Amino acid sequence: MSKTYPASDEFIANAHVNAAQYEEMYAASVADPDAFWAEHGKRIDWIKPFTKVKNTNFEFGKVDIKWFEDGTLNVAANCVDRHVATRGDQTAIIWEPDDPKTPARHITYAELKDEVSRMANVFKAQGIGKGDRVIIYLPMIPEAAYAMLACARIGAVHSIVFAGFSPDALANRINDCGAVAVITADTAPRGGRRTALKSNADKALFDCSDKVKCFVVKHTGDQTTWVEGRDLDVKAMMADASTDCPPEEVGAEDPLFILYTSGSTGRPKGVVHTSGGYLVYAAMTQELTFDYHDGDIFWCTADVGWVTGHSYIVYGPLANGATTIMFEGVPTYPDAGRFWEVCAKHKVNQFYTAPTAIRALMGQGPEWVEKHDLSSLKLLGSVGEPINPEAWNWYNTHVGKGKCPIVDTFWQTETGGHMVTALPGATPAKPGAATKPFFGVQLEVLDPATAEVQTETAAEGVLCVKDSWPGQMRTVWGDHERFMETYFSQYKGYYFTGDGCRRDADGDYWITGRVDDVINVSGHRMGTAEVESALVAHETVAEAAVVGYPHDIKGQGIYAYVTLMNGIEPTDELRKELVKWVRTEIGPIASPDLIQWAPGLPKTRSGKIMRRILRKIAENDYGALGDTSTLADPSVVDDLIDNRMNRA
Ligand code: 6R9
Repeated sequence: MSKTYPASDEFIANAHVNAAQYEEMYAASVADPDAFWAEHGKRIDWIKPFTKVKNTNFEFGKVDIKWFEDGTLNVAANCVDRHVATRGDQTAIIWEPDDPKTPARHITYAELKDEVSRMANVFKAQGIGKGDRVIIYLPMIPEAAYAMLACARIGAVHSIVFAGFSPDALANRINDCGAVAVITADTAPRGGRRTALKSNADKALFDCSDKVKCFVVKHTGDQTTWVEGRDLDVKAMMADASTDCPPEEVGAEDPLFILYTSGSTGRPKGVVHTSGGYLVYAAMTQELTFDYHDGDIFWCTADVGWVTGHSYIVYGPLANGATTIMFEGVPTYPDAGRFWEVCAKHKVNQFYTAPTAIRALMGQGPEWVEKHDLSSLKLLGSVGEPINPEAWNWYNTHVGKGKCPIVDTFWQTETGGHMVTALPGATPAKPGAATKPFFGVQLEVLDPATAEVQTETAAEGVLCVKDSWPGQMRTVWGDHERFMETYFSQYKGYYFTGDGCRRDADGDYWITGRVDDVINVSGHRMGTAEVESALVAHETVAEAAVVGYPHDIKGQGIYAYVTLMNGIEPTDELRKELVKWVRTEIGPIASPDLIQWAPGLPKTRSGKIMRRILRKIAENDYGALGDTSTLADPSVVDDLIDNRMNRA
């Protein structure tokens, strides 16, 4: 039995949802989705109220997803204007710059409305309107939020390209969605270094139609090239623009944004989210999962270039009239205490980050946390990958001081908002488990081979969803076939997450990782995450990534890449010790066959380990690594190749 950690009685008493309410609401949400979501659709303001709620079909070949389809609204009006009357002077966005010596900025809802309207008018003046695509290639500065909301205000569709992406990646996205404009900045400071964003955009635009406009935010004032007739100084234009820009009426199913995400194969897919259902779902999950209350300060450390930033820095919090933090920097600059310094400085109440960040900071030692006053924290969240018990315990003990509930939120770019998560007042945390489905989410565990639905409570298999929820993606931009093929073809009648999972006897869900990361050792199926979790539980290990490689006898062998804590010597002794450790933690079948010391792991800029590359190196097939352009630091790959273990 896993140990569980319920919230305090006081937390539960003040929570939006307690255990009994969760049961009742969940039952209602699946018994009569129309009635349930008709009620929760009222969380946002509609210009023309919807009369239809759910109209969805998961049948392969006919997949079609519509929510609130005859309603009309404006997303920016919901995130900004409607709060101005009641909380115009409240801070909407706290902007914390990369350099802690630069003052933070507090942008009120009234100011936000003016800035968004000015930018919307600047866009309009360039002929941008309803349905046009605008690429946002900006660092974590307020203008990124203004640009998102300005698009929403005029009914344009934004597509954010993470500022760490290369010119090539940017060009591909501009061309795939047929964008009419890009908004970028001169340069982007991050961790004390500067990325030449405008120069990247210049390179990208070289491969795009010369009709594409380039709005430039002069953020640092660094010198850039300037193409007359194409480049536009957006701040100067905003200064001259009117603050009056009536929000455009859009349909609930009109697209709000496209966000490109990579699957296991092929080029990135443009995930399309629409306006009504997405906003209802982002708002509801932000309030209930984090138990957000009026006046709280909410900090999601993601970048707006990822879906987490869309739903939990901008749309969810602002729809709820929250105060949300936008952080330009990185967790380790100027030192490993930066996250906690920012929490103390802005008296953060809910803090939401990724296990990879927690593990990195854990490796630096708890003294960086202890230095700062974290008494404002009420709740912690985790997202992006399974959180290993070691990192969970560290987060709980050193950051939460044992008093903050931790919500481990499983979801995807495709799902728009949380799918499996504890609600802090209702669900006791179980380290490593995402626990329970959110309202309206009907999970099923299927046998990956037979596609049979597992009816026992305790079960293992692939995680599928039986019916639609309002935040679900609607299509792949320009390729509905690919949408159906990717998500609805393998298990007919279900949305397939691509993740494996285990449901325990309490009905709690444990995400075991992408099913393509499952390895089969001597006929035993094993999640690479399980082995990784065991490895990082060892006191010398900072991070580990495990992949399978062809093994003559076992079918697949276990290949572990291990990054040691600062100052630990990699020795053969330690290698043996780690193998023994995993044997005792999980069992002999899990013991790594090969352990390679990895000074760094190849990661995407969002911190996800690129297993495809690690698998290739482990297979001694490093000549065919494929595209490494999306890596945060491509140089780590060379070191891994040079020191590979499997030279058979
Ligand atoms: C929000 C986000 C989605 C994939 C998903 C899964 C993994 C996300 C997780 C988790 C275990 C969690 N994932 N949250 N695995 N526990 N709490 O990360 O979206 O970038 O699209 O990634 O991330 O494998 O399928 P995205």
